[in-house]
Amino acid sequence: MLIVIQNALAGDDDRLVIDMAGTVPANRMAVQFHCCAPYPILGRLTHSIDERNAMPKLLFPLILGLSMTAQAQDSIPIIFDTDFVMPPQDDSMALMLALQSPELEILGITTVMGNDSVERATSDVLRMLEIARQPAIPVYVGANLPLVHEPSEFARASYGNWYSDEAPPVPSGGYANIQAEEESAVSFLVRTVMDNPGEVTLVAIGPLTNIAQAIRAEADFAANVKQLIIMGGAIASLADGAGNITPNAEFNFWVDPEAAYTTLRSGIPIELSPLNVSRKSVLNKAWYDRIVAVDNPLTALLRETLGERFERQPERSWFMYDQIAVASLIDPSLVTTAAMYVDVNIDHGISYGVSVGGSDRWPGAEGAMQMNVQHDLDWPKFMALFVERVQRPLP
Ligand SMILES: [Ca+2]
Repeated sequence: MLIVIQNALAGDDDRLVIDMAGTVPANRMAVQFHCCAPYPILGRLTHSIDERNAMPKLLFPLILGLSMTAQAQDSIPIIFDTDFVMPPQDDSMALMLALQSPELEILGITTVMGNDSVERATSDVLRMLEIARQPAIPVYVGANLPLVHEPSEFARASYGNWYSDEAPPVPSGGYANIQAEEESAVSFLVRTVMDNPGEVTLVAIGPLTNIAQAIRAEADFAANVKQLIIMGGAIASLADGAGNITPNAEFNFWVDPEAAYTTLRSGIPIELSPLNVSRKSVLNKAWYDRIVAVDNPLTALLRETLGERFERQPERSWFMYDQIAVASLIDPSLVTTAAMYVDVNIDHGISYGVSVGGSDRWPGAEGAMQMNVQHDLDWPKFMALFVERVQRPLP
């Protein structure tokens, strides 16, 4: 059985055809994407339809959903892969920016260990979605450990609680009432990309374990991803290219070097947002004061978590990492990039997890791929965007 919706929503002659399983026939995919890109709605319908007589009551939420998504006609469908922790961690502010930006449509959030455990990432991001009043965005639990990297004495003494098996702390306002999906992060990544070939952009702002596992799980996954934005790495051949966890390694790549190696060599079109560009940012108290000058639940959360730190240390400043990766997808003119071949060291020696970039391939990096490497930032323009989006009224 087919439902045919004569398109009263977009106001032209397009029609969207959906079968009883909630999937769009292949020959109608172009119409689907042109019309409204209703992926989350379709995902929900697939799980909701269990008998044909349920159809009338499904039509209203479907039409409502289509009319909502039609507003974001030209939005970029993304999967948001994150080692999320509540503010002051950068993932939280990156998600605020994405949630408040109509240029992006978040199909789902996949969690991974990194800043803390995957349990903490999942618990905190679910609560964040409630605070941001977008609890319908599905969350999928990802990797709880890197592919190979074992936590060492150094890891336990350094920043990052990625190996932790402690229960997540209570986030602001209490644990979320909403829950993560049963489907795994890797299954969701593979299913969504393969169902929408060439359409889905991945935003990866934690260790790349989930992405590497998806690449390994489905041979055609990499070829069907539209683009991958990565916060990770540090390029020593460009300015500001030192590491931040070891002398030359950046944290996300160092937590799972094998995953970074696999991902960077996969052939997915990559935009890399390494420490070189992060170090062009400076979130200080003056900028913080401007962000929280407008009151909404997001700025209230920043006041609660960042405000007290600035009170104690008014001279303190923070780099913005993941926020820049997300912003560069919204407005590519914010960053300056260079085309470089980038590879990752997976020898378990002094350079484990170090990223190396050059204008050409070099011996040992014959399999390295060329990507866009961000190395400079229009900081005032970036902050103008960030402040304006975080201050917008919530849905
Ligand atoms: Ca992150």
